[in-house]
Amino acid sequence: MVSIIVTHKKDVLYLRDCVESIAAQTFQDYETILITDHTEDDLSDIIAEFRDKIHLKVYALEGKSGVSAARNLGIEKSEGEYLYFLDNDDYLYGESIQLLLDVMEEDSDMAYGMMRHTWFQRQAFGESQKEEKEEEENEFLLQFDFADPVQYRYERYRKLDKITVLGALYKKSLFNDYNIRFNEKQTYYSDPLVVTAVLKYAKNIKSNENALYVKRHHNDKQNNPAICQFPKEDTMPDYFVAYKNSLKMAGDNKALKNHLNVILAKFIVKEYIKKIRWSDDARWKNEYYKELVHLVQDINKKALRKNGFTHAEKQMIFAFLQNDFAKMQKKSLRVLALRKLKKMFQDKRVRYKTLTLYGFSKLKLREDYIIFESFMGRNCSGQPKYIYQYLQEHYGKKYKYIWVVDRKGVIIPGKHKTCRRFGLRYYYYMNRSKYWVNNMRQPLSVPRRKETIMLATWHGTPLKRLVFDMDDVHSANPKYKDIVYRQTREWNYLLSDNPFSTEKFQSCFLFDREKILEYGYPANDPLYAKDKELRAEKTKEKLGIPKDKKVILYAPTWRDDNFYEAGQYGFDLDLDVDRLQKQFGEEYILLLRLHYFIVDQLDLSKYGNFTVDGSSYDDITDLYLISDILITDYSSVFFDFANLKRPILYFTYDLEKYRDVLRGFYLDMEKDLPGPLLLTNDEVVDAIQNIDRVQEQYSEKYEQFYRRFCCIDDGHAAQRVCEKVFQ
Ligand code: C2G
Repeated sequence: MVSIIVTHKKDVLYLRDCVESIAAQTFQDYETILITDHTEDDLSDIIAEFRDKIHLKVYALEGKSGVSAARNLGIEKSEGEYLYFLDNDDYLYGESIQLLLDVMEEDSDMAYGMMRHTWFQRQAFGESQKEEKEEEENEFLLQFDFADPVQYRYERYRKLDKITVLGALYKKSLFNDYNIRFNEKQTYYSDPLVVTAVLKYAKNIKSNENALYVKRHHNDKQNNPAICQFPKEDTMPDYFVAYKNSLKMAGDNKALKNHLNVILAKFIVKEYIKKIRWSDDARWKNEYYKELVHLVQDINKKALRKNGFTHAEKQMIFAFLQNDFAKMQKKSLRVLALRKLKKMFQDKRVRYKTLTLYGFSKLKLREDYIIFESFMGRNCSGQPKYIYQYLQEHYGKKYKYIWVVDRKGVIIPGKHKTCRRFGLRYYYYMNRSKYWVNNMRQPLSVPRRKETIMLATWHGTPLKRLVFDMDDVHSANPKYKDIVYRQTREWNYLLSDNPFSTEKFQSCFLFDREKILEYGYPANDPLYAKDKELRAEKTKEKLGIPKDKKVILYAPTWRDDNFYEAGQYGFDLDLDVDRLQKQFGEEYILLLRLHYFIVDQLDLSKYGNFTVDGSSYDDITDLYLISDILITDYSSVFFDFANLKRPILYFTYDLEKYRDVLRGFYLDMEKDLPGPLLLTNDEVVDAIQNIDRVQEQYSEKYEQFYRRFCCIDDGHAAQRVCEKVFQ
């Protein structure tokens, strides 16, 4: 009944998700037509595995190439009554196809569902994201009428490149009766013409918002750019052809014509405007300008009036109508200036950034200013804290010390100044300070001078794969790889705690060996200090932990797929605290320490004195010193804690998902760790009960681990770093 047309050029890893999502449909009356477009991938395994499961027929595109030709061949080979296009890097969610069939009536030519955008693979597209996206989508639907096919399929993004045939079921006879096909001369933008034709000719169009098509973004621009990441300059000829053909196809259909007009006008005032201001490519001012002048002549001015264009924007378009380049350019500058002013008015950061560019950057760079930031200003800890302390003790007044803070109550010893992250003083000090010391990635939005020296200290030996060592990114920011690439280009030095980190940092950050200082971690200096017992006593006192109680520190990491927004993560406590209290309440205290990304608050009130919430305690190094046992999961805390040679347990209840879907590891968790992997609470209880036995069992592995990862730390890392970086 349905022909699902999948075209494949590359990305075999993505294809597996795609075909699995087809196989997951309980509806069986379909065929899958896979068109291979001169692929270099070996698909034989997938084809053998899925041939029967998804009623697969495979055809190779010959004599031509491109997605248009591939889809046309798919249409030609299809035997179904309906067509459904699916890109090889996307997938279906749930029973999408059945849901679309359900709403189709006798005379319907099309039924469309929702598009979801994700950077998650199928396994990780869990319920939490589903809900999150649902809200976004609902909000969106308030603005655009889902039930109006023209509005929904056209106006969603108001961009020609976003108009898509995907996510909808089409009656094949419609394609045949009106000879609707993809334009094979086009590499980009081949969908608008087909969508326009369908919307023009389809008699009865239905929709079902529960039918989900999941569009997956690529997030490695350096190694695997998506088509939409190609330079706009090169795709413009196709853009014009697509626009003209679609307009011609719309004919006297007013609604379609108006939408296309608005799309063109939006292109001019949103995208073209930036090109003539910033691009060096002369085509924007010559042939592309002429082409736009020509196209603008057909614009329906009423459509502009209704679609929220500002007065200045309309004037820019009218200058096009008059074919007056100088005037158009003047008007466009006005639009940009007004936009900037509005942004400055609305957004403090834009205001400060502008002030920095035109004001602070003109002031002399201060060679003696050092600005410190630890965990995005959330506390004073990690390498920056101990570098700072060393400088305070040994260089004293030679420098002026500035700390970036992002919340109240951060305790910073010694004489220093503070500035609030992204406040006016922050921009001022960031701009004037010669040295930046930061244990995370610095914001790209803060203007940086050429002479600034950034010491990136980082915050742990990597267990979890990072950035360019990750196949796919599942965190909240899809541009992660691209952003990290740009940030790391600005690091003058990067600290490393051991040879293992040095090796991994080179691959995960695409970073030069020469800039890596393999000096050990300053934050681990106190673990070797003579006064460490005294310091531990004081910390216990501060936290209200009786001296005679032993401490179990539970310090798990965050999960990429459990988030509210970038940098704001949730956490589900799987550790059975009730049981631990019953079993070990007499002897131990449980100190819970959530990762700084976690915004969920733990309610520990019912456990009385058994638990202590150490999540907002500034410095985790202090917590290591008072802990007799560490329970963690995939957090790098155990590399640091191992300096104390105390027992470590791993509560890895979601090991498979974390390893196979979310991140992957640099180490073999089963072989290389200095403690046992515990998958259940039973195992945790048993390990604590028999902690001496566990220690004995792991003593040899612990020794090996210590030699491999704790080989440099000796209490003097801060000194080595300071002597190298601050002469
Ligand atoms: N941390 C903490 N409390 C936790 C977990 C982590 O204070 N419950 C701090 C520790 O200083 C730790 C650092 O955050 O060393 C990094 O924590 P990870 O859990 O390893 O997570 P992440 O921030 O993703 O860094 O190379 C290391 C990786 O980048 C991991």
